[in-house]
Amino acid sequence: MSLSPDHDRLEFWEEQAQRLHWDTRWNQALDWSGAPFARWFTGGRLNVAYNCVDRHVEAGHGDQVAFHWEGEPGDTRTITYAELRSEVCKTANALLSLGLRAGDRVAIQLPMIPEAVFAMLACARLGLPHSVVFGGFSPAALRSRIEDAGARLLITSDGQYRRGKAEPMKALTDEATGYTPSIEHVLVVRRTGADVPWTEGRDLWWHHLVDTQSAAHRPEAFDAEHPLFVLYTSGTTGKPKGILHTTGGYLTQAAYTHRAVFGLDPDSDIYWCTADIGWITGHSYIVYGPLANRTTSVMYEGTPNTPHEGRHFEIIERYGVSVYYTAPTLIRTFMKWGEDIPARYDLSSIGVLGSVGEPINPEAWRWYRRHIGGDRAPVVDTWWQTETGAVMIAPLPGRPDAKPGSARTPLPGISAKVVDDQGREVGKGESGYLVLDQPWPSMLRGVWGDDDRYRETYWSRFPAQGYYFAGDGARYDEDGDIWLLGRIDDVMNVSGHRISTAEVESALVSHPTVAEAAVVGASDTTTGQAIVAFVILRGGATAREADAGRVVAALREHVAQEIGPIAKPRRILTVPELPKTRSGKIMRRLLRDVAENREVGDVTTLADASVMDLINAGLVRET
Ligand code: 6R9
Repeated sequence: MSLSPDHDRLEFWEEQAQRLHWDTRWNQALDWSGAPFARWFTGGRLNVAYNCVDRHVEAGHGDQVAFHWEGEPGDTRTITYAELRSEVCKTANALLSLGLRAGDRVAIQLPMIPEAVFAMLACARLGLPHSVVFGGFSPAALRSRIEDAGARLLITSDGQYRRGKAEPMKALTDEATGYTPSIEHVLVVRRTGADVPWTEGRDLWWHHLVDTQSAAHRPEAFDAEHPLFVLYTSGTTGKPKGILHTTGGYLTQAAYTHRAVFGLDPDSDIYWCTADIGWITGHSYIVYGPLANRTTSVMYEGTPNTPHEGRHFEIIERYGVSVYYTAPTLIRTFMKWGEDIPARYDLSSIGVLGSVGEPINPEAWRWYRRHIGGDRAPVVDTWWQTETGAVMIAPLPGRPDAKPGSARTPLPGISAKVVDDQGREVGKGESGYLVLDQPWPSMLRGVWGDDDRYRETYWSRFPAQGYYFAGDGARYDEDGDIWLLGRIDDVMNVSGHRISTAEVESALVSHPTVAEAAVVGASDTTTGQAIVAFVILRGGATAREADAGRVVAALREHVAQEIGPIAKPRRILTVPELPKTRSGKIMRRLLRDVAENREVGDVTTLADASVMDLINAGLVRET
């Protein structure tokens, strides 16, 4: 008797789930009766930290290195699985001593230091959903994330090293926690040794509280659907969404994909994912996937050109990195710096190269394979999202017919389609929208505190078919392989970071001099897209009258303060009007033409077609 495809798919995931240790086995692989809210491995119970740490020590691998950590100034730490277990237990005991109990939220804003991993795993061990906030995000961004999740504890550090300098962190997080009454304590790791403002009774040093705890802690098993973390990501509105991930399905798919996509062998590979733990890639492929697979990883704190442009290659050579996973924007930066830099290092240990975050252009793909991969190592381009939790589309290594720039096919257990706006699958050689037409174990379980937004954002585009709408354009080639074409909504991708146009617009209009703002992503050869803003100043002043340089600098700084330096517009143009349709919608397409220095396209749907002449005339004056 042949099985229905769905049955095969569920059976496949049940097999993958067996890689984990379950205290109680599940009784149903998938409960989709409350769609689009999935429940995977219902009735199953497990502890994520036990799976990532303790079980490896118990199986005799306590002396295996979990992390070769390298600080930006050159200091190093080697952390074995046995040491990781004792650090995670001490951290868990410290969190318990603060009265935190399963279900309480913990915000984490830390640099790429081992304590970030200890903190995440301690939260997972206690069933405390964490919300990691990227270290480059501003106090305002941190504050809104703490407020939305109602976090009781913030874990941060005195400072962080960036580009060879010790920058403050605690002084900034204090600007956020001054307004967030839900935060009862701030736990502070000493990293740079800088003086920090201190609130007695609320603030606690990590080395006082954690280092003095017992290194013994018995993990408790949680339901497979217990919330593991919330991670905020940009959507099409100004307010970031808290993407919710849970326990059993997430860990199953993170572990499976990490092993399968990179062909990872925990006994011989040295793995390095260059992401920051503030992004989903850091969650799934620095922390949860690799540790569940007992991987030996490299973790690096700093920027790739500190103190010199060979820093990554030096690290690959030093530790014998065999799997290297990074983003196209960094590959293009390496290309700019020149191939003679990697050529100075022994990169012969490299066996597999990974790419994530944005479409990888064929030139970058070829350069990566040749100059980092010695023309031997396969390049695996992995498509996925914060929402998908783990890799969805990628060529499995071992497929000899590599295609530079194509993520190829959905992984086993995953189903994806390219469809037209009616939801009909397009043919070979045609493009359309990427959708996921079957639930998957590491799928988001919702948007924190906003079920309607979850349904509306992801499931309302193709209600008849019940497809998950990813927000990406894609194309089938003549072989039926998938090529990703980038976002089709108002989400920009700058150096692999998702930033919504609306978020930057609302930051701009919150400045007293700005009346209106429109933001577009313009193609950029290094960063993928660059943020270009068009602003109308209050009182109709143009930048010329109001002192262009000063106004533009103030606005860029303001956006950095509201969101973070990554959201600073590359260019800000002051204009007298914005191009709008009769219904008042801004025509970003035309602004993109201007931003990319192209002839402006069809203007017939504009309410006032002369607006573009005004804008162009203004630009000519400005240059
Ligand atoms: C993992 C991650 C998700 C968006 C996604 C898409 C783009 C990611 C890609 C890719 C083409 C790839 N994206 N990987 N586009 N090829 N291999 O990046 O998550 O930060 O949520 O971004 O990034 O546009 O929709 P996230």
